[in-house]
Amino acid sequence: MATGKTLSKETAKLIDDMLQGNARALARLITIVEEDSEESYQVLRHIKPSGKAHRVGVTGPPGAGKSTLVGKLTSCARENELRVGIICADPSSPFSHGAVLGDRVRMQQHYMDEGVHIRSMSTRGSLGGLPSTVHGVIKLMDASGKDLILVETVGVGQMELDVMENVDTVIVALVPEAGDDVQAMKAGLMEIADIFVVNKADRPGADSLAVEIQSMLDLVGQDKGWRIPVLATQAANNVGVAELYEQIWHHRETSMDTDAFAERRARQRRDELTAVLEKMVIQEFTRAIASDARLSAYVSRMNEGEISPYEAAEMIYRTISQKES
Ligand SMILES: Nc1nc2c(ncn2[C@@H]2O[C@H](COP(=O)(O)OP(=O)(O)OP(=O)(O)O)[C@@H](O)[C@H]2O)c(=O)[nH]1
Ligand SMILES: [Mg+2]
Repeated sequence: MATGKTLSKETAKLIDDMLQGNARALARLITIVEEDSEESYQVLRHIKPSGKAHRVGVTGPPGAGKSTLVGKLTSCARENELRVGIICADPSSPFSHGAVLGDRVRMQQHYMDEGVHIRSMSTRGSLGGLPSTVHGVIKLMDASGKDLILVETVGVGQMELDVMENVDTVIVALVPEAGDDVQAMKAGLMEIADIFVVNKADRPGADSLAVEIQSMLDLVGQDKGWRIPVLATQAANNVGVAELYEQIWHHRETSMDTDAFAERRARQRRDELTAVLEKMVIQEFTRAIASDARLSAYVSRMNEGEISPYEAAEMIYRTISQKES
C-alpha cells in the first residue's frame, strides 16, 4: 500500500464507466477490491460513495431461506424501480455447500435484470478479511448508484457478525426447526437484530418460535425508539415478504429520526479509518525493519529469546518515532 495519489489510467477508466452504470466495470472493480492490493487501495481511495444506498444485512443459520428472502426482497425493490446490489458473503462455507449454484437458481430472474448486480464472495478471495472486503464492495455498489444493497451471510461466526457491522438494518432469519440454533445464537444474533424473521412459517413450530423470540426480546428490553419486530414469512411462497420490505424502510426512517442511523454510519467510518491506519503503520514498520540494521537487530534478539516480543515492539516503536520526530 502506498499513500500516493496515483491511479492507473485503466482503473480510472473503470471507475468512470462504473459511475456511468456499466455493470462489467463494477464487476471488475469488485474483483480488484477483493484482491486487497495496491490497486484496491487506489480504487477505494478514489471512489466517493454517495452513501445514499440503504444497506441491509440478512443473516441466520444455514438453509433458513436467506437467499430466497433476498430474492423476494429484490423483487419488491424492483417493483418500486430501485436499483439493487446483492452480496452473498462466504458461499464457500461448509454449511452452504453448493450455495452459489442454488442461489443462481433462486435469483435467476434477477441475473437477467440490469437493475440488479449480484456478487458472491468467499473468505478465500478476500485477503484483507471478509468484513473489510464486504465493506469495500458495499462502497463500490453504492457509488455505482444502487438504492438498496442486500448482504447475505450465514450467521455462525464472529466474522459474519462483523460483516453485519457494515449495514444499516440487520435482519436475522430463523426457522422453526432451528430451536437449538436460537439458543446457540442468542448471544450474538440478539444483539445485532433490527428485525427478526421466522421464515418457513408454513412449517409447524413457527408460532412458538415467534413467541420464544418475542419473550427473549421482552427480557432484554427494547431499544429506545425502535421496537424490534418479529415477522412470520414464507419466503418460498412470497408470504409476508411485502411486510418485511415495509419494515426495512420503516427501520430506516425511525433510525434516522433517532440519530441511530448517523451513529452507525459514523462508527463504520471510524472502523474504516482505524483499519486503514493499521495497515499503513504495519506496512511502514515492516519496511523500516527490513531496511534498517538497528531495527532488525531487535527482531534477531527477540528470536534468540533475549528480549520478549513486547520489548522488541517497544524498542522498534521508540526508535522509529524518535527518527520521525
Ligand atoms: N417450506 C419452506 N421452504 C422454504 C421457505 N423459504 C425457503 N425455503 C426453502 O429452503 C431451502 C433453503 O433456502 P435458501 O434460500 O437457499 O436458504 P439460505 O438460508 O440462503 O441457505 P444457505 O445460504 O445455504 O445458508 C430452499 O430449498 C428453499 O426453497 C419457506 O418459507 N418455506
Ligand atoms: Mg443462501
